[in-house]
This record gives sequence, structure tokens and C-alpha cells, in this order.
Amino acid sequence: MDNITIRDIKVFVTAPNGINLVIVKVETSEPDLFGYGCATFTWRHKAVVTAIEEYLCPMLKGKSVHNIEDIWQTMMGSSYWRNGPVLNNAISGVDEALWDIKGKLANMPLYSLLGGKTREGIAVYRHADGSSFEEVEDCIRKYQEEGYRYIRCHMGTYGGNFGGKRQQIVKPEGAPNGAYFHPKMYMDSVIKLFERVRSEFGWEIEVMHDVHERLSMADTLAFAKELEQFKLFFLEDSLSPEQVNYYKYLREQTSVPFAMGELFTNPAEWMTVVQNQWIDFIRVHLSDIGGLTPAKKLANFCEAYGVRTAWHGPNDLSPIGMAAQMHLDLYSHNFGIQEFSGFSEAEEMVFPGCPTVKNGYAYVNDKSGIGVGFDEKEAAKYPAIEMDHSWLFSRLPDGTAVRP
Ligand code: GCO
Ligand code: MG
Repeated sequence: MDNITIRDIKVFVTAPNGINLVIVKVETSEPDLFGYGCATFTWRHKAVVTAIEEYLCPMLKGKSVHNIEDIWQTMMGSSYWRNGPVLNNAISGVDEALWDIKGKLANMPLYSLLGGKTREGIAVYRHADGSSFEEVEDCIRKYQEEGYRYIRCHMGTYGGNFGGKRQQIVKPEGAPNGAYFHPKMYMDSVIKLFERVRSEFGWEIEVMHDVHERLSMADTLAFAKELEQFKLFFLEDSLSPEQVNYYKYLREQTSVPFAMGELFTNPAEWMTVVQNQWIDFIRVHLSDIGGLTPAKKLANFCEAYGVRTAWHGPNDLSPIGMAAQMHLDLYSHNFGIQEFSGFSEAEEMVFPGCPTVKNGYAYVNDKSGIGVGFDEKEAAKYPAIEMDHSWLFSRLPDGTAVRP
């Protein structure tokens, strides 16, 4: 095999959509051969940049580009302490770039390299939200008109806005600032929302909801049982990763399909819930587990247990990362659904070759590798920004900080 080596590893942070995206470029000993990967951890992007520039780049320069698995294993093991989101995202950027290069060398799109297609189009779901039932319904109708048939329904993002009654929350004297929410008011507003959605739109759309780990175990069980009547496609992040063992009891008492995984960074977090079939959909954020190399293994592991994929795909993921997982979506027999948040015009300028969507299905192009470029000049027009973290400081009415 030719001795093409890694010549340099560069990292870029760009925010064409007002969200910091981290992109890795692996340059090789062949002047025109390079690859791109996604290393996007929006809330700690500077730490990811440091991990790449200070550790991975010096470690990998001169290594053959061909041995992706061995490079992945040495990137993962060489920090000794491992399986955290910062280092995993850094590893993902290099890993996906090497897969991009592998595809270019083979002159094949990534899905072909993985084993070819098991479907032609990738069914995607969008996020309907609003501050009132009417606004949510209008949003659903807009997506329906655009051809989407899977829609996540919320009223006031995570923890809800209970139809504008947030100010009714009674806090103690001197309570700290934060994104307060009231579990029971949230649960009640969501039940009422789905009553409206099902009566307005019937059963022709599949609907999901994201609890975003906001509820206690007991409230989650009661909530899931009440939601059964609406036959959700899935209920997401019903528990925090620290409480996944409770899925055993949820599974025994409710028919609601469960999706979990965007917060997973360590295989130990998904092994139990998958092997026990306590969940129906695995939802990891590919770069949070180290990129395409572990994700393809995870997809195959889940297939054995009948767990389908529903990779995390909000707007804090770059089009390169979205395309990489869409190639995996095309290949995986146990594909379930793909979360999708659309691309802005600015993003499409920065990332030529973004996946396209038509009538509720996404399509990647047939260029070799991941198939999405990166215009460094365009990217430079959107330098990293100070993100608004306020929503991450969630609190219960008494001011107790909770997972966001
Ligand atoms: C989802 C997720 C996201 C996360 C976000 C955190 O289901 O898409 O819950 O909305 O909250 O990616 O930065
Ligand atoms: Mg989520």
C-alpha cells in the first residue's frame, strides 16, 4: 500500500449559524489529498481545539493515513483517562477526516465503503415549537407542507413554558438566576399539547418529544404512561445517563418507545440499556463518542438487539458531521430516523455539498468520501462567538440546579 502520511492537522471554529462548529482538516503527504471531520462540542469548543493542536497533531504527524482503526485506538488510549466529550470530539475530527480521505482514495462515497445502501433516502424529523398551542400547530403545518412526516413537538423548548405561565413559579427569597421550570406544569402542558396535535393532525404524522432528562424517575414513569394514548414514535431522554438503570422499570410498565443517547460518551453507558433492550432508539452525538469508527460499531452492536439508530442531529453539529452520519444511515439496516435541523444559506456557502432534503427524505451526494467541502475563506467570515449558556442553568422552583 502506498505510503501516504499525515502531514498536518488543522482545526477551525466557525459559526455561520450563530453556533460554534469545530472542523478538523487532515492534510497528507499528497498535496491535493486531505479530509475533513466534525469535532463539534459547542459548549467547550476551545478545549477541543487545544486537545487537537497540543496533543493529537504532534502525535499523528507522519503516520500512515490508511490505518484508521489503529490511529483511533491510539488516540483514545494515549490520554490514559478517556471517554470524555472533549477528547472524544477531538478524536472524532481526526477520525472522520481519515474516513473522508479513505473514501477519496477508494474513489467511493462513504456509504459505499461501509457496505452500500439499504435505502435510497434518509427519513428525517424536524423540531416543531412555539409559545402557544396555535404556534406549535402552525409550525407542524409548515413542516407537513414541506413534506416532513416525523415531527418532534414542544411548547417552549426543554422544560416547556407551560403556555406562558413560567412567571407563576414561586421561588424562595434570594433564589439564584436560572432557567426555572416546574415539572408538573411542564408535564401537564405537554399532555395538553399532544391532545391538540392528535386531534388536529390525526395519525398521519409520527410525533416525538424530548424530556431532556428534566424529570424525576417517578414523574417520568407517570408522564410516559399518560403519553401512551398518543402513540409517540419515541420519548427521548426520559432519564439522565446516571439513572439509566431505571429504564428497566419504565420498560416493564409502559409501552412508550424510548430513545436515549445524545449525552452518552462512554460505551459503559449504552451497553446495559441496549443489551437489555430497555430502549428502542440509540441517539448518540457521533463526535461525542469519538466519530464514525465507534459509531459504525455501535450501530452494528444495536442491530443484534433490535435497537434502531436515531443519531443526534441538532444545529450544534456541522454539515460535515451530519453528512458523515447520513452515510451511516444509508448503510445501517437498523436505521430508525435521522434528526435534522436544516442548513442556513451561510452554512451551505461554508460547507459546499451539504446533504439535501426532499419530501421528508435526506440525500447525500455521490462524491467520494463524506462529500462535503469546507470553504476556509467563507468560514473566516463567521468567527467563533460567545454562546448564550443561560438555558443550561436549569433550576427547579426552589432553585435546585438540575441537568439541562
Ligand atoms: C436534541 C438535543 C439538543 C441538545 C443540544 C445541546 O434532541 O436535539 O436535545 O437540542 O439540547 O444539542 O447543545
Ligand atoms: Mg435531545
